[in-house]
Amino acid sequence: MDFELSDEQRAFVELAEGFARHELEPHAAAWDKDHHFPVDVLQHAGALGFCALYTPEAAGGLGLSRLDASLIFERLAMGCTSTTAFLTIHNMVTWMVASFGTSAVWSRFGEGLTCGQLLASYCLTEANAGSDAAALTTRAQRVGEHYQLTGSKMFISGAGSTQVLVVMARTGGTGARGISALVLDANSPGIEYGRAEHKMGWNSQPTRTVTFNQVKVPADQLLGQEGEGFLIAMKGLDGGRINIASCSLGTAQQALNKARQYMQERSQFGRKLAEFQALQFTLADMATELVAARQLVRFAASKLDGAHPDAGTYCAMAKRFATDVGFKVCDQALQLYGGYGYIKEYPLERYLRDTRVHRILEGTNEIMKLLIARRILAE
Ligand code: FAD
Ligand code: 2MC
Repeated sequence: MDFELSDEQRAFVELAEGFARHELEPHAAAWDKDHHFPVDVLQHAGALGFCALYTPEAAGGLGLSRLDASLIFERLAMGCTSTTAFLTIHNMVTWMVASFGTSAVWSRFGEGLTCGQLLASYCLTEANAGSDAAALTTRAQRVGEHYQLTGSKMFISGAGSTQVLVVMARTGGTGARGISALVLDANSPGIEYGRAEHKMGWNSQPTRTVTFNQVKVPADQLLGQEGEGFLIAMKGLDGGRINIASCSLGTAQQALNKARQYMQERSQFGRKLAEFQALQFTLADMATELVAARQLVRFAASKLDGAHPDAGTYCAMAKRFATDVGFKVCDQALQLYGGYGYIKEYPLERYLRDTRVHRILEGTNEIMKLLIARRILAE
């Protein structure tokens, strides 16, 4: 497939590159060190349209394709993996609310979400329902014109610093069909946030538990119909998996760029590292695998854009492959830097820490294999 960029795509890719170079990259190390969530920068990203990239234009988003969004996330991740990853989650939630919320709900939250004045979290995982998400036990009980939400969510990105939550909760019986999705004000009475988790990476965004104690949610803040919440959650994640894969691509490309430059500067045994054929071959493998991963991500994004019946399987393939390759390329780049790669003065160790979690979240890579295998065996 030919993914030569159009003039329009080139224009917004350049905008994203500029944003990454000037607003993200210079601060990424400090945000990582200080565990700083850069709300002002995210709001600036929102002013440029980056908070609602694939939300329909009619709802106030940019209405871009998933492929276009992937190009942008890849470039932004070159500046800061962790901040861009949060932005992808925000985009996923914004798209879910625009696509499945009523017009009354959108008029409550839409403008804030699209411009980034309201930041959003996606709440699916629970302590005892991670990969087996359909086993979740948080309950939303209908009481008159409200739902009463009770339960606890684990590992929620942005939690405690976001203003909007989309929560998957049980309104019916066991299994996926008993689950509904609700959007709510993150500061509603009865919500408690846990301490920020101490993590290996993704330090420019907090990760917390969220506990709901009889939280009142207006009934019209249901997304779709009762029982459709799991389907909505999974539809959100199809795009989310492309987006996270794109963050891995951008970070790995940046690692490759740095390693290439370093090999041309650093000498040992009286020769530049770039003159050792073993290291040239490493660089060649890194570039080749990265191109293959990028092609697969763009292929999956185009399947999602075309509403292909197997789009979800392609998204799973792209997420599995690109996040594994992305991490491996970051590791190889770190190795090419030798000891300097391991110290925090250089960004390689941060790239490695930040991309590691991409193989775990938005569905572990084992779950991606489960999805792919199920589809193959169903043929
Ligand atoms: P488990 O499901 O307990 O899995 C443990 C291991 O067993 C894994 O290796 C897994 O692949 C494997 N495994 C499980 N089942 C199978 C199987 N059937 N076949 C083969 N292998 C299997 N969740 C949200 O809802 N919102 C968020 O914003 C969010 N942000 C996150 C941010 C961070 C930093 C982290 C670490 C997690 C985040 N998560 C979020 C949760 C994330 O999606 C889960 O951690 C992930 O889905 C895995 O669930 P688990 O941790 O419970 O692992
Ligand atoms: N698109 C549309 N429908 C889907 C779908 C998709 N991508 N995936 C599943 N469904 C439907 C499916 O067709 C079925 O519908 P029906 O009942 O009509 O047959 C229903 O949803 C239940 O699906 P399964 O029967 O496949 O359910 P099962 O429990 O066997 O497996 C699994 C579900 C493992 C695929 C799901 O639980 C999963 O994706 N787990 C990983 C969890 C995850 O990704 N968590 C990410 C949290 S967010 C995060 O980490 C962030 C950083 C934001």
